[in-house]
Formats: sequence, C-alpha cells, structure tokens
Amino acid sequence: MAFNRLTKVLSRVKKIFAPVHKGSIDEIEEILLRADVGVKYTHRIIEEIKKSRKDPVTALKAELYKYINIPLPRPEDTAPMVIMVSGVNGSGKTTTVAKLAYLHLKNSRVILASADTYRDAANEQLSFWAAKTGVELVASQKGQDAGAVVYDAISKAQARNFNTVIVDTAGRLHTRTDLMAELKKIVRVVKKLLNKEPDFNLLTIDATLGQNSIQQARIFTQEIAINGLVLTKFDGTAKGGAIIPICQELNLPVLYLGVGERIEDLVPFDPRAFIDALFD
Ligand SMILES: Nc1nc2c(ncn2[C@@H]2O[C@H](COP(=O)(O)OP(=O)(O)OP(=O)(O)O)[C@@H](O)[C@H]2O)c(=O)[nH]1
Ligand SMILES: [Mg+2]
Repeated sequence: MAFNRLTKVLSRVKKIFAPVHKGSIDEIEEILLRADVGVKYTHRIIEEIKKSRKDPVTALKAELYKYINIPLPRPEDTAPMVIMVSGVNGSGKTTTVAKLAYLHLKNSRVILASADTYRDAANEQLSFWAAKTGVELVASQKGQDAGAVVYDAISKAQARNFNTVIVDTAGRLHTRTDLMAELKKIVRVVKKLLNKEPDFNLLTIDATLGQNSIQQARIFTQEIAINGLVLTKFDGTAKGGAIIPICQELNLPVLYLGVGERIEDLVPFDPRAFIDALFD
C-alpha cells in the first residue's frame, strides 16, 4: 500500500498514547491502563521504561514493538492461496472478506466462498460485496454444507486458474461445539484438495472489546490452526492498547487492521507505522 494512503488510513486510529509526550511515569502508567494494555503488560513496560536510558516515548515505542512484532505466517508457494476468515458473531468477518478481495484483486484472480450457510442474509451480504468489487463468488444457501461450498470454490479455482480463494464463515460463539466442528471440516476440505492448511487462517477480533476478546479468541485457536489476526473496528476504539495482551496471550501476529466500514478500510499491519500512529 502506498505510504501516503497508509498514513491517511492509519489516521483513523485513535492517538491513545499522544498524552505520553508530556506525561510523568505515573501518568504513562495510567495512560497504558486506560488504553487496555492490561495490568500485567503495563507493569512490565513501566519497569522497562524506568530502567531505560532513553526518553520515555522512545523507550515505550521500543517496548510496544517488542510485544506486537510477531513472526508472520509463511504461505506455501502453491496455488491457489487460501484465506479463511472466522470469528465470533458480528466481529467483522464478511466485511473483512470483501476488503481482502478488494486488496488482492489488484494482483490476483480472486474467488470468494460464501461458506456462512447459517445466517439468513449472509449470502446476500457477500454477493453485494462481490458485485461491487466485480469478484467471482461461489454462492450458498442457508442450511447447505459449508464444506461443500468450499469444495466447489477450490475446484472452480483449480479449473479456471483463480489464484486466491477467500472463505467467509458463519459467526459462531466459541461455545458452540457443532459450529466449531464445521470450521474443522472446512479445514479438512482444504487439506484434502490442496494438501495444505489454509495459507492464512485468520481470526477477526472486534477491537472495541479490548482484552475481553481474548478468552473467546483463545478457544478458536485451540480448535483450528489460526495463524493471523485481523483487528476490526479499530477506527475510534479507545482500547487499542489491548493489541499487546491480544498478540502476547494468543502468540499470534496481527496481519490487518479494519478501520472503517468501506471496502478500502483495511490496512496491512505494519508494527512501526502503527505504533507511530498511536502517538501522533
Ligand atoms: N467501524 C467499523 N465497522 C466495521 C468494521 N468491520 C466491520 N464493521 C461493521 O461491523 C458490523 C458487522 O460486520 P460483518 O462483517 O457483517 O460481521 P460478521 O462477523 O460477518 O458478522 P456475522 O456473519 O453475523 O457473524 C457491520 O455493521 C460492519 O459494517 C471496521 O473495521 N470498522
Ligand atoms: Mg458474516
């Protein structure tokens, strides 16, 4: 993404750490807690700032970087690339799938799999986005087997040389074991057809929930091999500091930030640019 555009989109992230510029150590501690960094990491960070010989802003930036710079998944070099998106209800999956399609369209032939066969209007919602971006879609009907939809999408990709398959899945509470089994089934279908896990197995997390999102996210990571996070609704949230406990407790990198409801409102995550955006 062009640097200017990145800066512009990131400007929608709340500058939760701007007051640090003028803050005492006690005030910095309060700012971190208010931003939902959490007690554990706030204490660690404050200790490091006290020990550091750098100024507090530089020291804090270095600490933040340490916590959110997590190794990225390495996709296999075999087509089609598969991106699967799951998460709890309303966390922004379908919107993220549409945004990802828009991003990948520029240098790839993209096909969407509408594998949310649970909710009434799910297929309509994704069809709307597909039409808007002009991207190919394998539609579904309510009650249809989600694995079958993914099977069709991958088969179509293989037959017609699509190189990116993006899979939308049904929103599910992490406590619904039947729905968690369905996610595993989708993964099995991918494995069977392509002899690999989804290259990007993404979990959407609603950033406005802050640290409260961690427990439910953890269950997903125990069920399927999630390898990256998308923090949605990051525009305007005051709890953006929760990114630290989220990355650390789940031991997963953030790959994208959702910063609005429009199709272009998804930013590939760059830790340094992101940290700078929190300060000024
Ligand atoms: N402000 C803002 N709103 C977002 C963002 N991402 C998604 N939304 C909104 O959040 C709501 C839910 O988004 P969906 O994409 O339908 O969420 P979902 O996870 O697919 O929902 P279910 O399929 O019902 O589980 C919609 O109103 C979106 O416009 C974002 O980054 N910022
Ligand atoms: Mg959805």
